[in-house]
Amino acid sequence: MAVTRTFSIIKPDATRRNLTGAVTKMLEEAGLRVVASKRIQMTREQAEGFYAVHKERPFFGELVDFMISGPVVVQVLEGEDAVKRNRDVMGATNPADADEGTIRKTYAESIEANSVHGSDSDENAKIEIDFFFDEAELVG
Ligand code: RTP
Ligand code: MG
Repeated sequence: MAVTRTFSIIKPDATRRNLTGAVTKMLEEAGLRVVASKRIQMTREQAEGFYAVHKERPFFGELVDFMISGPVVVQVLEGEDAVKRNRDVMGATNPADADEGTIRKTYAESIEANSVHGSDSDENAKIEIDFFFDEAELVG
């Protein structure tokens, strides 16, 4: 299995509850390495741009409001089959459906305030990494 990269966000519900370390620990224990990390306050324009694929969905406005409601931690994660590895440890979008031992089962508050984002393909991982990071910020 190839070593690849994915993009992660620790969302405002998790930073608000001081869970940056706890979530990162679960990512690391799943075999992912943090090769870039920064805590930012997203602007509305950034959040709308990042979630542009969802702009026709009914929850788009609420999702953008939520993502700018507090700081987030954007991270680049590296590991074997990183996209799938990260999605597996995140768990299902709705914490009610997430498996035991996943980040969302452990920490998420709701389908929206679900503690983490993770890229859903290698192609989107590259787009999302480039949205927030310069190549020089990635230190493997
Ligand atoms: P993500 O993109 O954040 O990693 O999560 P995902 O693939 O599991 O979920 P996706 O369908 O891409 O939805 C993106 C984010 O929108 C919020 N959401 N709210 N109110 C709702 O019904 C609803 N559905 C999704 C969640 O914050 C979800 O992570
Ligand atoms: Mg998604």
